[in-house]
Amino acid sequence: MSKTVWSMCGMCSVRCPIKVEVEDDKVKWIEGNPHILGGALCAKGSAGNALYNDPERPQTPLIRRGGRGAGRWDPVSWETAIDYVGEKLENIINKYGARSIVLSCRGGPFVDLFKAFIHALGSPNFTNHDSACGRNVHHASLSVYGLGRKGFVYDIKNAKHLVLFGRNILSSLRVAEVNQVMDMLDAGGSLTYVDVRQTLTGIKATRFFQVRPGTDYALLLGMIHQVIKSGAYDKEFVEKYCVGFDKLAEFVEQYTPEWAAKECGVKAKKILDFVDEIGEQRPKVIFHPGWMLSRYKDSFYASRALHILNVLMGNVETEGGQIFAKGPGDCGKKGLRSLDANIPKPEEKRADGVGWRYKHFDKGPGLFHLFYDAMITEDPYPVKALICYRHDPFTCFPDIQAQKEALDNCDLLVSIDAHYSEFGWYSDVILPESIYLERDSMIATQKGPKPRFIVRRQAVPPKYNTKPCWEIFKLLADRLGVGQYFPYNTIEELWEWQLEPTGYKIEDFDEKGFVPLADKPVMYDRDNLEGKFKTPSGKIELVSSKLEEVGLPSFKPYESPLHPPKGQFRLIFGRAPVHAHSHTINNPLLNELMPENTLWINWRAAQKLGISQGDLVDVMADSVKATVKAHVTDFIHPEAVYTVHGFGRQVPLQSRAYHAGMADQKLQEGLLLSMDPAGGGLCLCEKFVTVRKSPRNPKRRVEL
Ligand SMILES: Nc1nc2c(c(=O)[nH]1)N[C@H]1C(S)=C(S)[C@@H](COP(=O)(O)OP(=O)(O)OC[C@H]3O[C@@H](n4cnc5c(=O)[nH]c(N)nc54)[C@H](O)[C@@H]3O)O[C@H]1N2
Ligand SMILES: Nc1nc2c(c(=O)[nH]1)N[C@H]1C(S)=C(S)[C@@H](COP(=O)(O)OP(=O)(O)OC[C@H]3O[C@@H](n4cnc5c(=O)[nH]c(N)nc54)[C@H](O)[C@@H]3O)O[C@H]1N2
Ligand code: SF4
Ligand SMILES: [Mo]
Repeated sequence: MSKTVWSMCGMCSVRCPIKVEVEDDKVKWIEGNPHILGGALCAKGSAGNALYNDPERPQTPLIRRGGRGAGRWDPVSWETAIDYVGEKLENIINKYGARSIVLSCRGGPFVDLFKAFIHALGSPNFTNHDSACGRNVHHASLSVYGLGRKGFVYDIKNAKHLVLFGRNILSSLRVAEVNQVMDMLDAGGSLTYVDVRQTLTGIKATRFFQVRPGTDYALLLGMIHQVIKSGAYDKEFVEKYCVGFDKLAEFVEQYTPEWAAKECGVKAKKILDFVDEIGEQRPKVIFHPGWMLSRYKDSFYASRALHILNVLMGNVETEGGQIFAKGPGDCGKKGLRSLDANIPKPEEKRADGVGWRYKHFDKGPGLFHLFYDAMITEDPYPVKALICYRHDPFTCFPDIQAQKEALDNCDLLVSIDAHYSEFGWYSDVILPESIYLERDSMIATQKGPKPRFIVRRQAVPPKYNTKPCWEIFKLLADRLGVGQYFPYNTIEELWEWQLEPTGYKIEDFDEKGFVPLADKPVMYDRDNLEGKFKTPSGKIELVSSKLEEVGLPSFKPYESPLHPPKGQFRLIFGRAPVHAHSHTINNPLLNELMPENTLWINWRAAQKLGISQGDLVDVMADSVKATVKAHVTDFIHPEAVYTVHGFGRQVPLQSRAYHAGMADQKLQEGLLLSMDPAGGGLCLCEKFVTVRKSPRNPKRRVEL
């Protein structure tokens, strides 16, 4: 029997809407939802079936037998596994209180369930990966608009100019955004790309600026200086909605394009030409504020500068600019009922200090890496259990040895994952989740100019003894005596409960896979945006009252990044279009496309070290060494070496990924608590490594 299933991709955290063709419980075809993505899908999304058929994933719950990380597991039933976790958690609650439990997840549209679970237990400690990803951008956005990173969407398709600072939009991709960029280019739009190396995005760009690593902020200050000096900004908009423009103008006075050129290596004339061009094209000019900006000591301020340039372009709430993300309320509709909103909020302070020790940070998911500090110091109180749902701290955070030392203070580590993660391999229990093609998910709201409700539907039955997360958390909640907060037994009951206030039914999703809440883009009146900016002043705060209140500057004076010592390089990283972090490396199809990563190194630097294309090189940090092939190229700044994140896996049951390539995060020793005090993001590009030609013989292969 054949059927069409509307669902959501799960091969990366973008979660594109998809259409799955199924015949006799087998997936025959997957494509992007034609109503939203015109059928487009990326390579990873197309490899979902290979994941489904891959036996190298956990097939039943596992309880650790040997020491942590020894890799000896007892396969058990779900009853036994839930009971084991339940009993351990009960003991921890009795001894230390519920607050000593931390739940981390991957963020995204389904967090309502995970937040509800941890809050129902009575712990405030909900967290996610974001201090190693977008926290600097999020906090920068909050400081300017009072709205977080997802408060705006970018109308790239209709823009005249898209400016990207290290936002490798065509490789580190979301399908909908790639479609928009290609449409913009087809319509004659300009694309300026800034990176320390050439990329897929750079080669499609109309202008490419190569910068010295860590100098984006200098280039941005030079640009702001020139925009203000040449009057290439929207004076009316700035006057009406902003506070602190004069202070900004005063601050950037010293940062001329000529000064910036010396810092970042882009010629002053090119900066002037660029500003002339955007002056003509505004307001349809978008400076992308960045995404993965847990990079440098000033990445938060670089992101603030990007936000400020958007404001100067006057692109807020305009076609081809940045548009407030609208929700159901903006369409005169009711939102979904929330599980978490039904639960009394725990009154305890967060163990990561967010909200009380660090008052300028958004409480939301807090800052994961600071829980490690609490595990070691027991300040403000002991942390004794860590549950990770769809999150692998050993891949996400630097310095695995330091993490293990902190985790050894915990009585319980649980990994709820569809794969063996590095953290899972070290944990006490693995609860295997059914992969996205095998499971239904809660209904989610997607905000935007045309908001919608969307749902993931199960395409095929689970191949192994796995369960979907809505059921796993329900079982745990029942076992721990808080089942009343999860008022459902089946997914249909949960959907009905969520939809109840909206008046929609699950059948309304059958036609297109989603329920549109507006027919055409909902736009606010740009001349009347009062009340839309959620800063303390209600204005766009170029001078941020929240930052100043805690003694942090709104405009940070520029400090030049260190040059690496002789023989060393700054280790930088990024993504490849065919992999999603670490969890696709072992996918049979994607592994075939890219089985290992390499170390990009500038040819001049390589020549000095006697390294040729394809040679094995040793990359050395303080106590960790990795050996990979060199990719010798013109297209990277000589101060940096680059690798694709996600490789260097050490789980023996993943035979294709095992020890293939190198893991950047393992070399980032000493960076686990390298937090930017203003943005909360880690400074993951602040590591120098030594590179040498490896004495290892590439022809002598070790069979594994
Ligand atoms: N050194 C260094 N560190 C980095 C980065 C870097 O480039 N370099 N990148 C940073 C960035 S941008 C991010 S977002 C983070 C990402 O780090 P994480 O948040 O840890 O995210 P992922 O690697 O995407 O996936 C985490 C886990 O989700 C599991 N998973 C996948 N699908 C499913 C599923 O359907 N169900 C369940 N339950 N689990 C599933 C995977 O197997 C994996 O173990 O890392 C950050 N850390
Ligand atoms: N295919 C694929 N797509 C993904 C993901 C994935 O895993 N795979 N993950 C998603 C996630 S979670 C995220 S956060 C985003 C991240 O997407 P992006 O924010 O675009 O991040 P990256 O790909 O990590 O890095 C982009 C570039 O930053 C450059 N860079 C390093 N130092 C500097 C510098 O000093 N200045 C400048 N200008 N550039 C520099 C690197 O060379 C790299 O090319 O991608 C998302 N999309
Ligand atoms: S970007 Fe690719 S892998 Fe990620 S959700 Fe979309 S189709 Fe799936
Ligand atoms: Mo990310």
